[in-house]
Amino acid sequence: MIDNTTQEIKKAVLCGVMLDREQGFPERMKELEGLAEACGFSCVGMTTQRLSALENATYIGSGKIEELKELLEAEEADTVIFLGSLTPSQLNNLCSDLEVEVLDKTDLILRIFGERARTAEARMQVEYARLQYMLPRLRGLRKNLSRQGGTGGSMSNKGSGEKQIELDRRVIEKRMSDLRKRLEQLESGRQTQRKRRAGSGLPLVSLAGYTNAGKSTLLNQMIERFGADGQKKVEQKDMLFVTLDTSTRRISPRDHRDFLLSDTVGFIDDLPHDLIKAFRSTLSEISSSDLILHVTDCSDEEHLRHMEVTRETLREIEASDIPVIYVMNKADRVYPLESLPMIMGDRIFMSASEGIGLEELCGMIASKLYGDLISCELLIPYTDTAADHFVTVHAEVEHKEYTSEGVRVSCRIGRRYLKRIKDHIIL
Ligand SMILES: Nc1nc2c(ncn2[C@@H]2O[C@H](COP(=O)(O)OP(=O)(O)OP(=O)(O)O)[C@@H](O)[C@H]2O)c(=O)[nH]1
Ligand SMILES: [Mg+2]
Repeated sequence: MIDNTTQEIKKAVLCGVMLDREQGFPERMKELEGLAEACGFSCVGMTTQRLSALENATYIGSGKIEELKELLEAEEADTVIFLGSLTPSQLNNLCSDLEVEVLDKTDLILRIFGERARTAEARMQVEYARLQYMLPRLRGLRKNLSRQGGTGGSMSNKGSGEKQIELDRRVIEKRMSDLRKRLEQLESGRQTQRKRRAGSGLPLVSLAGYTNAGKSTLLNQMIERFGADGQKKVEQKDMLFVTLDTSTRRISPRDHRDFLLSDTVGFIDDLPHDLIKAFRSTLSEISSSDLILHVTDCSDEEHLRHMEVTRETLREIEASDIPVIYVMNKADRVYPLESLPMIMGDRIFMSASEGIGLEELCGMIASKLYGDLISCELLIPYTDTAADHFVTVHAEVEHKEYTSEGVRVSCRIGRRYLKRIKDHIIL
């Protein structure tokens, strides 16, 4: 049995394929190294190959496999980590050919999430995604397992061969169905919470962006500057995927109306699809918000790619129609402090850690949330409680009167919400 506390650091070799016209390949390899180190591997070698298409059976070409074997032997490494995601058959074939433990980027991300998950919900979501990843890959993973000395995860190690794989499959499917049920229960709790929050009448602003961009730092600074006394701060650290759970706090800027600010899990290139699905409920916080603060580390050479990944992930969670403010964070590393903050349209170059640009950001949030408000009079019949609720949440209500025909409301409401209440507008 391997004891985790005394387990020595494993030596890994990284392997990546650069496809034709691919941008940012060296940076993606560097990011893979960071992920591997976050998982406790020491990267002792790296090999890359240029291909016009990935090899169906083995990801890399046969010549490269031989080269990789030599490198593994020379460096005495016991693990190979591939950039990207290996198909089940690629994993299985590579495990047989290379005779060492074989991982891919998806596996690394799942491991990091597994280690960082604190709450019961996050732990269940990660376990579900991990099992979903394992299910079609049992053959290859079983070979990995035997090379690790026979411990690991949900896979038992008694017996071998197809029969055992079938048994593992059944155990995993049963566990997944249990997890799904428990997650659904938690999801209904979350909806109740959301309803209660909607009842508070405050708009929800979400922080979204690449991991390590400074989202939690920004939330903490907002709490410190504009939060109610005693509001708990969230964890911020120079590490990937520090935040896995959602935290929401009430922010009361000096010159503007209050709003709720919500911090959640960061994104990364190749974020496993199964993980996004498993985290759908946590991420739904973003898709149900009124405004998104898209936070980027603008001092990172790769920040344009990071922004594209964030946009893509927002599309995937159906949040791409929500208005956005681009927070170009860590600008203190790029521009002289006295030139900050800089506002260009819906972008603000600022520094969360230095507390520069917070007031200006609050101004931008207020004008995005309320800037295009239109005054109107509504008469909402008592039967349409949903419309009444909608107005309470999304409009600035100036006057409300209960008449014999229904609720008469004078309010100011964002242009984009007009469609929802158009049947009740009387003035
Ligand atoms: N120089 C500089 N560093 C910053 C700034 N904002 C945040 N940081 C640092 O960046 C690191 C990551 O910050 P976090 O706030 O934890 O990042 P995050 O986006 O919440 O990351 P995840 O939760 O992992 O997705 C920390 O070490 C912060 O101190 C900034 O404006 N300037
Ligand atoms: Mg965070």
